[in-house]
Amino acid sequence: HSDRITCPVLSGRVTSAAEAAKHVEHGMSVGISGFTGAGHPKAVPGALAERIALAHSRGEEFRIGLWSGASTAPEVDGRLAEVDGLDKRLPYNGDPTLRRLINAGEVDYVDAHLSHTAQQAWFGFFGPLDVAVVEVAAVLPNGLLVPGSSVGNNKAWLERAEKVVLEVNRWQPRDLEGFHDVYYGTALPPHRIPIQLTHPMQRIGDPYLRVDPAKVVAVVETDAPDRNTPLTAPDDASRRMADYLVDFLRHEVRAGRIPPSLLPLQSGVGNVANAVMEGLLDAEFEGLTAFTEVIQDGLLDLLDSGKLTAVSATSFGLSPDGVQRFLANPGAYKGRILLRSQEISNHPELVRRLGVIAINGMIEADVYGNVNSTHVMGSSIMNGIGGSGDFARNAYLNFFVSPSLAKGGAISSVVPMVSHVDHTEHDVHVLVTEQGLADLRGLSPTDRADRVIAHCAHPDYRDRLRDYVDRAKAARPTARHTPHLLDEALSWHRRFLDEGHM
Ligand code: 0RQ
Repeated sequence: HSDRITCPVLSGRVTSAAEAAKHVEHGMSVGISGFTGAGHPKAVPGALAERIALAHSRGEEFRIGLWSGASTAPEVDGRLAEVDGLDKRLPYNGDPTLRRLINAGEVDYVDAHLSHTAQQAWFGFFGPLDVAVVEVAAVLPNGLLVPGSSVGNNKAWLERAEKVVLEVNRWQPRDLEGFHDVYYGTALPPHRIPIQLTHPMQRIGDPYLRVDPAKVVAVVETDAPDRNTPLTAPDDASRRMADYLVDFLRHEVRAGRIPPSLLPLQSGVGNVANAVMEGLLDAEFEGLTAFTEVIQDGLLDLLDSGKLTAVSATSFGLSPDGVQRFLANPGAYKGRILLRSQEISNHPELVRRLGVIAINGMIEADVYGNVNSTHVMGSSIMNGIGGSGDFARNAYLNFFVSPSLAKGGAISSVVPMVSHVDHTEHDVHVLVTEQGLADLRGLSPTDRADRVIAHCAHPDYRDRLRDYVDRAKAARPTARHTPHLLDEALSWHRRFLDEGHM
């Protein structure tokens, strides 16, 4: 077999994706690798989808529970959703086909903090894990596994699953060996000890994943790329939000609240996050570090510029161009990038200790500072909370960013009351829209409302928000701490559903 599988025991288990997929039966729970379109299995999910479709054509039931690190790709969630093969999914989904089924009530979706999944699997909250399907870059002679472009929940799935299927993907750079740090010190309460990490680049684990060879029932060879979504250049609104944010960091440095090299950065995925990284590229800050989830192109740019010294994350979420850049000179990044398990990359203890500056997108915020990251009009899920809660709640300083309008102005992303809460008013520090920035730290709810309306709301909606708060204050003189008009609090959402406009 290939030079990627040099373990004599495991090279004896090499087989086809179709054979490997036979280990999955109706009703099973399957744990797969994959985080933000990186490191998901490329062949077995498709073969499983065919097996499921065939069973359905014979009138047999066949649906599984699927646990991942985070989002995968069309050939995983998309294919399995198309054949109606999913009964339950956790902890994160970004696939549009699966999203439709979840919102139609046909697939149970457990939207969970990404740092919680592995430990909750260990606690037994999700029941047994039958099969793990994990992509790696190589299998070493001693059976150790060289992880690929993401680590995610792979350690937990390899340990927890009854049976293990490995996909060894030749597309994954062999040079990735040495880019990982897999922590093997986790224990269950009451036996936990502190995690001894005090710098984003500190090694606390092994460069390899371990697997009990006795559990490995199949090894499948593949040669297929990650999702590698191309990036779009930041639009004007994103640039403006990035400018406000970078200016605010400057202001915090001047005030002596953060050092000139800032504090370890976490940024969510998407347009604004990348615009912020571009903004930092042009800014004066040096010696930056990142303690984050996903390495997007913007972080590579910052590494290349020398302004960013080091990045801890759990996956690469690069564009095709970013992949080429990385492949051209992996040595330039070695020792400056570490990929960890997501329970460590997002660990509340570590985020709190390091004093992370967290930057994440949102769907909407209310005047009092509650943030909805996940649901449209209270009920339809978009993606999931992802790591935003892991980071935001424990951050030294957090930002939530969004354009002030959605759907061509029919929706205000600043509303009287959020229609779903992911981050409570107690957790949210700074809101940013293209209109401006509202620093909510240390303010009472009514002071927060003044600031959010003045700085973040779009002018088309500002007066009505002001009017709402004023009338709420007047209506009940004994209920002025967080004034609301209960009949009206969600009327903006109601109006959008009825009339197509808030
Ligand atoms: O929908 O494409 O159908 O038009 O939401 O919105 O403005 O493109 O912004 O791509 O940054 O996503 C919160 C979803 C923002 C994302 C969210 C609609 C809008 C569009 C996308 P269309 P934009 P973004 C690390 C951190 C949670 C997970 C997280 C997210 C679509 O940031 O999933 O933070 N966050 N992870 O039209 C109705 C509103 C809306 C709205 C936006 N108020 N009402 N629709 N949209 N605002 C990463 C991981 O954890 C893996």
